[in-house]
Amino acid sequence: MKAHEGIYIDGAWRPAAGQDVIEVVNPVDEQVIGTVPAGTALDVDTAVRAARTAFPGWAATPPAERAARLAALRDVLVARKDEIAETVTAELGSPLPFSQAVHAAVPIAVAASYAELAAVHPFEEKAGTSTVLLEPIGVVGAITPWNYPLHQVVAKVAPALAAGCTVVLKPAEDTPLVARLFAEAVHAAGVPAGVFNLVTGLGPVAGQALAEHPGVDLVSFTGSTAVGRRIGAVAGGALKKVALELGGKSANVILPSADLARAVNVGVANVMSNSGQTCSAWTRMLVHRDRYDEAVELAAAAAAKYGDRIGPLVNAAQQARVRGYIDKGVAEGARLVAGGSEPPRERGYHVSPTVFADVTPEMTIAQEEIFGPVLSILRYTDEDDALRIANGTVYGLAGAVWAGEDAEAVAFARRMETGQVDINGGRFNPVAPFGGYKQSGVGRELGVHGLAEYLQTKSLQF
Ligand code: TXE
Repeated sequence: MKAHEGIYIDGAWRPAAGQDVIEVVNPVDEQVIGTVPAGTALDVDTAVRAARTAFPGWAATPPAERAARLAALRDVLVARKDEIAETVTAELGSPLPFSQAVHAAVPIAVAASYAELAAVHPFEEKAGTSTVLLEPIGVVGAITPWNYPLHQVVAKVAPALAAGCTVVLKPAEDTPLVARLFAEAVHAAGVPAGVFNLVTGLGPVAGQALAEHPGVDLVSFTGSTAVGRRIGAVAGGALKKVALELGGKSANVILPSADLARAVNVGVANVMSNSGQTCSAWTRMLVHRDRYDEAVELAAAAAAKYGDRIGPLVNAAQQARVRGYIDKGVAEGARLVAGGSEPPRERGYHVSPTVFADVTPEMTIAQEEIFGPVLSILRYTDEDDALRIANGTVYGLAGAVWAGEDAEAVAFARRMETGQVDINGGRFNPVAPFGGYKQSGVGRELGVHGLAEYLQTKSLQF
């Protein structure tokens, strides 16, 4: 148990205004592994002032120099990648190999992509006879969740810094330790004082103060739809810019011509990955009625193999929430073919890999984000029916389509109301835009589109 002191403001670790701390708990054994300061509105105000003071200088820094700082940041993250993986494993509970392969490697790839982009991106364009300047929006308030604790931070901070914005980050209370490591990395990379600031704290206290602060020009939030709605309303009222990355209920559409075994196995792996705590997870598998029974059998067998290979959920509240959804699925008539809400273990917030068959589109488990290792398998009669089901939720974050040929899958993907579709499996691309249609959010992260969120245009007319 270590008491981590201070919050990072204006290039230094300084004491928070109050004495309160947040306990960080290891979800595997429920032991308190450390404490961090619970920042308040006062701390947020100090951080926003530092970011405001630093803004003109950073905005005027040549993009090549900003790119050099981001390249240095990437190098520090690479040098500390084992520590990153161990830290995420300790506070999120994910198995170490997964933390290495995903929680450390993905943010490094994203930081690298923005180091490259900042060096080459044209911050000036022509529009007919006019010159268009792409200028940083100002001070960014970044509020991040715990599910991919470092990735969520880098996906906001790297493009913001590349654009010339300054940042105040309020990371999730469950996973503040890797955010502290990130602040150390930013410092070591030589990013000037005040350009990046970190205030750990509770959502309704420090998070809300940041979203409401008049000195913040853009709020970039990733988390629950409920909090996103509130932040959107606050920001809208103040006419602030907002970027929201919210929930999902993504469809994995397996067309009749697909390699069924591959599509099902990859689909199950996608849902169980990170114990189902992934907003883009393909939580609804859509299978043609003629191949439905075969798919259910394959999925149940694939899920059973996972057993203890997935980690626990992040905390007791998420465990209770996911178990509640499983009970609801059973109560509404879905057929449990793997896992289930068995009694909690003595220690750790575990939920077994769970698969439901005979799920119909109107059931709660087919409509609401569960955020646990729970797959629902739905039956369709023809392509139009599959499309109706795929598009039949309030969300539209991601999805997948499988077919014998990519072209057939692409034709279906064009009709899906969603921000990202994996064709015949797909693979992670750190520069492909990521974000939601419908209630899955506002704005995009990653690549050029992610950078654009932090820029505003000024036209010079000649
Ligand atoms: O999210 P919260 P929770 C979904 C997922 C999950 C559910 C609840 O379905 O089961 O949300 O998770 C900060 N003003 N996702 O409760 O509360 C909070 O401190 C300002 C989807 O953990 O939204 C944290 O930093 N900020 C998701 C961040 O918001 C506030 C990732 C997210 O926490 C605040 C996580 C307030 N009033 C959960 N209240 C995704 N889209 O990837 C809280 N926060």
